[in-house]
Amino acid sequence: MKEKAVAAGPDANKKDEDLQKNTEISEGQFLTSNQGVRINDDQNSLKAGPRGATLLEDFLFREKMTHFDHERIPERIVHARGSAAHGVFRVYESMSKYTKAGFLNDPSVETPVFVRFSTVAGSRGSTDLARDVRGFAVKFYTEEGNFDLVGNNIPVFFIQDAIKFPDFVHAVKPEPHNEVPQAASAHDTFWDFVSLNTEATHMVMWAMSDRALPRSLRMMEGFGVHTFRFVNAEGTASFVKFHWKPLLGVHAVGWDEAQNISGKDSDFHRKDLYEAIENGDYPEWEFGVQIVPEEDEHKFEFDLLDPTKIIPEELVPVMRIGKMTLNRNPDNFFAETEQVAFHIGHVVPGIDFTNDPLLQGRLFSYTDTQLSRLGGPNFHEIPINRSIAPVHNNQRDGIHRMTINKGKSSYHPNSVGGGCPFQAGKMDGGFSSYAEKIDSRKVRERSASFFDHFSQATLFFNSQSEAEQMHIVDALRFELGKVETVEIRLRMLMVLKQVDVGLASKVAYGLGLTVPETPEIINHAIPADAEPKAYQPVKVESSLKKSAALSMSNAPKDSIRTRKIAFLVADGVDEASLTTVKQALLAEGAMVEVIAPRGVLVSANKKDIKVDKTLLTTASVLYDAVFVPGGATSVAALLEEGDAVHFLNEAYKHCKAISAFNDARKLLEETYFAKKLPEHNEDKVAMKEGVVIGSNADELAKHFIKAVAQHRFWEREKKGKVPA
Ligand code: HDE
Repeated sequence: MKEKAVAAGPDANKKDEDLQKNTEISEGQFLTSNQGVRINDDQNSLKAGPRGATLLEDFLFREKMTHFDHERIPERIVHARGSAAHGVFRVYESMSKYTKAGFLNDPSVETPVFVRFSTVAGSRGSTDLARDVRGFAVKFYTEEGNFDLVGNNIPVFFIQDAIKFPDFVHAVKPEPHNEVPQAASAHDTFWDFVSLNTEATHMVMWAMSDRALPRSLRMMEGFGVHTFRFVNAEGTASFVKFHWKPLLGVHAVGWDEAQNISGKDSDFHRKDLYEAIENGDYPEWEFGVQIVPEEDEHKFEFDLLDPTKIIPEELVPVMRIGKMTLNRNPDNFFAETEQVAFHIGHVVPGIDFTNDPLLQGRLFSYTDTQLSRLGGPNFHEIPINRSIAPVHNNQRDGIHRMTINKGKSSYHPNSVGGGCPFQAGKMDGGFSSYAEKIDSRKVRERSASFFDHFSQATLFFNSQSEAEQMHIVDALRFELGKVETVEIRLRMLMVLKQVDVGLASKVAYGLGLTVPETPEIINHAIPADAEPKAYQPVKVESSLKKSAALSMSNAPKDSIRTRKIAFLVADGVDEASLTTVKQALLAEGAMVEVIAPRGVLVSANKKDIKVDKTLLTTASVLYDAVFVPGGATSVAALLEEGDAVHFLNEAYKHCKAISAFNDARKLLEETYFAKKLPEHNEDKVAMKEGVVIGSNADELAKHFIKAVAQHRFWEREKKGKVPA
């Protein structure tokens, strides 16, 4: 029977049901071998006597050990370290005007999704808080097949042509002679490459900004990067850029904080995502599109096909067209997060490609890489990768084939199989590529419209707040400071000069260098025998001087949902202030952890209070803010704890909200920021640069909540770097 495209209907559970079929639950079951034989002793191998040699005959031992020996698969060449979650997506209103993609046409359809976030450069076991781009890959299990949106949290890329990808990745990965440094771009080869390959400059600015240090995977934006195509039922196409906008806002940590988190808890982001979902705090993103009609292709100062360029939101606003909610953690990391295989070429009717040369090259790489990573061509049969739309074709056999194809025919056209499976006509939802007109010479060339390497780097830098700009300067000083070859540092200063002279000289000052006078920016994206002048990178004067959407300082700061607040306490704590402030924070959706010197705690009124962490097992860098409740004995005890004072000093250094109730002010007076405390007036709440002190717990809580919502008080940094 000829199958029609399945009618769309709410079916978010379909993928879960599919996964359930492959779920194994051992509860109440006997231990068995892989052949189903029950095992009665899994503690001892079979031996020639209790003290004798192990016998080769022990098939149970051999099966177990052989399986174990092969438990690892090659990690991803890039994006090896990842964390993932299941969820759902729903469009707000039909987008049929622009695309015929079924899941974007019907607001009643809930599409299951699986999302994997990742860092790019580090290995599987590397830290979450590396300065790096974050992968943001979404697999939509639509009724018309899988659509993978394999994006990043930065909207542009380092290179314009896929042929440079192996070079770029070799340069950023640990250096080949000693495999150092892990998960870091702060080394010679990365800066050598990007200083010679100036098309990277825009992306370098993003990577050196706080965008590369997200506070949480739940608080970062996502971008499809390339310009894609939407095609509607009439065959009319428009260009489209994809965005994810987090409903928790866009927030980052600072570099010193990031480095400390890496030491204290290198799984910080992974745990944060997992715990939020376990707590029912489901992360949400709105799906955004920037749509450009075909006829407007050439109306911009940059080329829409150039993946090192954004379309500023001032020029084409982002339309928020739907929402994604992540609501279930994977059951098994390997089976799901590790084995999921994304591919930019997984599209559904209504979504199509453009000639962006980076996109085109990616179309090859993603299937190819799975062949060695997942061992063969049948990785689409692994449960996490399987489409919920039925799969019928004449592809057969290969390693680890799961499907048992019945019948005699495995070719098309056939008559012995009744002609099945049929090709789907247009009315049946068959995919047909957008018939773009192509009439050109076959060349190895880059379009001259790709040679503006600097204008959007400048736009990005100019759009940052003062604090954000300073962080970029610091990041560049740090990274180039780790570069051993002086010529590379100097070359990079020449590149930075193209972005902003002030930026270049500030970085140079930190490095103890002077920005070289004559910029010799050589573009290497040219054939060896070409006339170099024609290919010099240029800076097109951008008519847009600033774009508000590029600065995280403009992101809404009106919520403290899921922020983690530390309560520093010791025996004798004033239970009333602890409870009042805690309740107020919880009511706003924040998370509170009680941190004490030891694992037990008794309040002044002799109540047992649950301790979540001790000063030994946690650190200030793992929280967004600190509160110290009152209680003379508690405060006196904390004053004796160097770790408690350090906790506060570090929180201050990292520009976080800090609050003390009543007599807890004494503890703040022991810190290095004692001189910067707000004046405490008995009945009022005093607040200064995110430090809130007061003796009315309700009032204090209100002010503290506002301070936590501000995320960070970067103005503290202006007064110089502080010890902690
Ligand atoms: Fe990827 N990329 N990439 N990439 N990429 C991979 O595929 C590649 C690029 C991105 O969580 C690999 O399955 C080439 C841009 C993400 O599993 C590999 C080029 C963007 C992930 C590959 C790029 C991305 C990958 C490695 C230049 C943002 C992780 C393992 C032409 C739009 C997906 C794998 C996951 C993974 C190739 C550039 C995003 C080797 C050749 C631009 C989020 O196939």
